Amino acid sequence: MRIGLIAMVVLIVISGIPTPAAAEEPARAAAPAKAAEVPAWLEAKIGGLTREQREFLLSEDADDFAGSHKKLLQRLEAKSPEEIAAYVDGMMAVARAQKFNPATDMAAIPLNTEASEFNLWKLRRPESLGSRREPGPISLSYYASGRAAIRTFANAPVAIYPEDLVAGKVDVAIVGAPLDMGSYYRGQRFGPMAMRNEYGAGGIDMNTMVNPSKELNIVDYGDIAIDNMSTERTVHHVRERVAEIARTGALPFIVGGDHSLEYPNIAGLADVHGKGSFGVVHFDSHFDAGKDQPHFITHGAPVYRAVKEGHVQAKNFIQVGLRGPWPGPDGFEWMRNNGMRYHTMAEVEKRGWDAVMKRALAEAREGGRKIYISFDVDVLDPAFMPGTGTPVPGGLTMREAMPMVRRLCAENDLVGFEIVELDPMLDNTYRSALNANFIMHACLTGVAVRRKGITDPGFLAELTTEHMQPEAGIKGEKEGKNEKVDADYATGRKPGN
Ligand SMILES: [Mn+2]
Repeated sequence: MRIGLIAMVVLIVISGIPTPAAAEEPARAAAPAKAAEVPAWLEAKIGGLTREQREFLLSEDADDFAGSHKKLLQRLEAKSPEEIAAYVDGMMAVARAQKFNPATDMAAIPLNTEASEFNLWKLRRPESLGSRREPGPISLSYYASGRAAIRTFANAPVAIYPEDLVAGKVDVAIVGAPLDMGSYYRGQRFGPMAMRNEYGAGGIDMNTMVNPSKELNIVDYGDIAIDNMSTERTVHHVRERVAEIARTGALPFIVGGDHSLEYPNIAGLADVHGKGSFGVVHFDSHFDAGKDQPHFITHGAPVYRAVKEGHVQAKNFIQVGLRGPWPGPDGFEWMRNNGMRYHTMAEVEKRGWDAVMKRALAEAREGGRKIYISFDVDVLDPAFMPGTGTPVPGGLTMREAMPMVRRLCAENDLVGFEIVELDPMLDNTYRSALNANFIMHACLTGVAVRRKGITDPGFLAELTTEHMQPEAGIKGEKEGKNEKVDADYATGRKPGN
C-alpha cells in the first residue's frame, strides 16, 4: 500500500500549490482534451498562449491539477487572459520540476563498497564455526511435552540450515522476514516475534479435526537477515533464502515484515518452480501494483514488479478484498487490460461473500495450476486487525477469511504462503497477532488436509459439525460410555463410602 498520494494531497491543501490530484501517473504524456470541451469563453481568453501552453492547458495533465476538467474550467472562468497564462505557467513549472533532474537529484544512493563487512550481514555461518551436530530439526524444549520452550512459530522445532530441512524431511519451513523499510508506517519488523509469542498457529483445527502439527513436519526456520537501511539489498537476499527453502522441497511460509516481501518471495519461488508456473492469490485491501513511483520496490509495488519481470503472469493473479481509496480507475483498468482477476468488497456488497469466495476459489483452481498465497493482514477488517499500518474499514471478518484460506491451501498445490503487514505495536490487545496466527494455521490445516488425501471441497469434520442427538447420547449410555454421576467427586472420599 502507499499513502504517498494522500500525503501529497495534504501537502497541496496546506501549501496551496496546485499539484496533480491524480498523482499516480504524473509522468503521463499530455493527452489533448476533446475540442468540444473548450468553451467559447475560454477560447476567447487563450488566444495569446504559446502552442506549448495551449496544449498543456487542454491536456488531461492540466485537468488533474484541478481534479477534473469541469473543476479546471470553474477555476479559469473568473480569471483574466493574463491570469490564465500565469496559471498555465505555474502548472507547467510543477509538471517540469517533479521529474527527475540529473543536476539536482540522486537516482541512486551509493553504498560504501569499501566497508570491510559489506556482505557480513547475510553470510552463512560456516558449520566449522559452530558446535558439531547431526543435521535435522532441533527441539528447544527441556520438557517432553514441548512446553515452556523458547518461543517458536507454531511451537515447532527449529531448523537452521537447508541441510536440517532435508534431514528432517521438512514439509513447511516458517521463516520470519522482519523488513519494514518498504513501508511508510513502520513496525512490521516486530511481526515475526509477535506471532511466535502468541498461540494459534499450532494444534488441532476444530473445523476439520486435522492437526497440522501432527500431519506435517513443520519447523521454525529463524529469521532471514534484513538490511533495514536498504529494501533493495534485503529483497535480493530474501529471494535467495526463499529459493533455498523451496529447493529442499519444503514449503516456505514467510512471516513479514511489510508487503515489499511479496516480490522477492514470488521471484524466489519462480527461480525454483519456473517463471509463470504458478498463480497468486493476493489478499489485501490494496492492489499493491503501483508503478511510476520513485522507488522500484515498496510495499505498494510488489505486484507490479513481480508481473513486470515475468515471475507470475497477471492472468494467473487473483486479488481479494480490495477497498478504500486505492487504486482508482487507472489501477482497475490496468488489472483488466492484463487479464488479472479482482474481487473487491464492492463485489461482496453486490453478490455476497459466499458467491465471491466460490468464484475466487474456482478461479484459483483453473488449469490445476500451483498457487502462492499472499495474505496482507489489512484485508481483515480493522475490528479484527487493528495492528497494521494501513487499516481500511469494511474488510473481511475472520470467519470469512479462515475458511477461504483453509480451502485454498487444501484444494490447490501450494508453492508457498506469506503473511505480512502485522504491526503488533499498534495493538496492545493480543488479537492482531492471534488472528494472524489463526490465518497461518488455516493454511497449515489446508496443507495437512490435502496431505491426508481428503479431496472433498470445503471439507468439514462430521464430529464437530453434527452432535447426532439424541441417538448418540442413547448409544453412549447403552454402551456405558456416558459419565456416571458421583456425589463424592473431588471430595477425597471413595465412591459410595
Ligand atoms: Mn499490501
